[in-house]
Amino acid sequence: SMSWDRYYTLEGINDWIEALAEAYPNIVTVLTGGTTYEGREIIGFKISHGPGRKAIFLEGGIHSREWISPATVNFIANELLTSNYTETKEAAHDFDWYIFPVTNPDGYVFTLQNRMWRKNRRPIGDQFGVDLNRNWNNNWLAEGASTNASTDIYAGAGPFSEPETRTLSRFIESISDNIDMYLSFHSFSQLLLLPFGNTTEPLANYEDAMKIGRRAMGALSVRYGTQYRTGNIAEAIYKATGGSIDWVKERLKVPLVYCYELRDNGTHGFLLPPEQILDNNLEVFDSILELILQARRYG
Ligand code: 0X9
Ligand code: ZN
Repeated sequence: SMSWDRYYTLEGINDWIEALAEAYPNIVTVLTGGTTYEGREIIGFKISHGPGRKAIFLEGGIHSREWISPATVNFIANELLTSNYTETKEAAHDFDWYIFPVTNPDGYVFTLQNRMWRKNRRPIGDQFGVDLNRNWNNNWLAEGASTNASTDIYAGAGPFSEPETRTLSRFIESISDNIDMYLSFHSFSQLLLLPFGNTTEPLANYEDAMKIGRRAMGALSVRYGTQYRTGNIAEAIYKATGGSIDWVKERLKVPLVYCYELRDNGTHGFLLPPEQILDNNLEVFDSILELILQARRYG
């Protein structure tokens, strides 16, 4: 089993996923969500207690240096499988969970030698990497994205030019009729973001999404007093397009779509100390239970 006092390598995470599938053969199925530029598989898994359920999708690690993201996603999955708490067991039983802790595996592996690496590892001339959260086919390159491969927000040669986003988006699309909620995990800044990234104009269900998000962040704050702000991407952080949640919301019409910017507020930034992993995970899980509660009422 996994411990929450250190960060895991890609191999460590994938071994753990394999072990889960062996430990829970009737509940956990290992999935391939797609393929990377360097030829790795985007490995994830499904937790399901039977057919006919609506789904929740967890996307982690699209930015490789944000190590707390896969750690959070793994913790959520682990709670769903091992908790004896009634509310958690019901959350696990009542939904199909699609869980992809590391959606940018090439980048994640590369952070072992270059800790601040964010993008994938495609070579472009003498530069490397496309920002996989600028490469989705919705308002591609419109705001907060670059055509310059030397930047951290290089959007790629075109929408879905990258194998990671092209293949993963196809996978998501293949199950999209069933998805009630899609959550993307990033760090840092302690925010809960709503689409869209190109405009402060509210999306169709803005009021509901804000209310539900605020309630969830209230639940998150109870345990340790950690404060998260809830808001539209463009107003809460900056304008940026080509991100996953905008595509999922606009193209797949998933009812509830959020992007977490996890701990902290900048003291350690992307280098969140391992001592904070467990507390981060526990408080985020509190907010996930609140989201589920609200999603049930909303769906
Ligand atoms: O810029 C980003 O991609 C995210 N911030 S980060 O510091 N983790 O890089 C914000 C993403 C929210 N925007 C969209 N999903 N469109
Ligand atoms: Zn990020």
